[in-house]
Amino acid sequence: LGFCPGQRFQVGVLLMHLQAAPLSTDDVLLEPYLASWDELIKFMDSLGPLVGFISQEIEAKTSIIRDLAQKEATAEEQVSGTSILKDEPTHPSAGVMGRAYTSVRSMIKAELAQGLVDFTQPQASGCRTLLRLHRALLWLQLFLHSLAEDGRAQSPSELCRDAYRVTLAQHHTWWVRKAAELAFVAMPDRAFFYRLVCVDTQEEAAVVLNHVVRAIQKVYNQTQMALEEHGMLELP
Ligand code: 1Q0
Repeated sequence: LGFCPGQRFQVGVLLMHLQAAPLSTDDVLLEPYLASWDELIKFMDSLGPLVGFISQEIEAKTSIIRDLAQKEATAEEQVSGTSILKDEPTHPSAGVMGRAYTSVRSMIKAELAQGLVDFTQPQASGCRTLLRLHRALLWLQLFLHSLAEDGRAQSPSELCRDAYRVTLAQHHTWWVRKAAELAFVAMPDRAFFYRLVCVDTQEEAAVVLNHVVRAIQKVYNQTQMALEEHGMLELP
């Protein structure tokens, strides 16, 4: 098997994407947001087939947003100048995602204008899809925070489970919760995490993990604000 660096999770790459995501103080760029999830998929993939369904779910969710963005970008190109967001300033990353899908707020605005967001029943909008990733990010923030702070009293697997129960599990069906409980046993031990972030001690690990936690917090809070303002925290 050849060494393939691009396929392996790197905490530095994750941090880079997370830190690139906040736009001013109340918005989040979608491209780096989704790129953060790409990097997390690499982490999951290193844990083996037992958690494959989780990678697939993240992949499915990021693809929905990217496909919508792609469609919108194509439409914008065809009728350039007639975009509903033509008065919006164009961000450098708009080329890839289309102006409408540049950021969380531009997406909300565009999807509301197009009547894409269904508040009563499940419909594949970028907004309801983002909300799923957003809820998962709260789990991750809590898990990594406890991994940084917990003085080895509990295993990562237990911390992961506890964080899940108070966050994501609230939004999951009975079957998904059962599947998640099975996946927790695949969570590696502390030594694995230390190697992953290239440190030897809990103190050193805490420094790196807290960097990631702070970056997630900022992205999470700014997304939360945008969704909350538009009454989108319970989209079916
Ligand atoms: C190793 C074990 C990790 C356990 C992670 C938590 C359990 C998550 C269980 C996910 C089940 C996915 C099956 C489908 C769920 C959907 O029903 C649900 C709702 O969507 P919908 O369309 O039916 O309304 N989907 C979701 O909630 C999507 C989010 C699932 C993503 C779970 C996030 C996993 C992230 C993993 C990254 C771990 C990174 C550690 C990094 C360490 C860094 C130093």
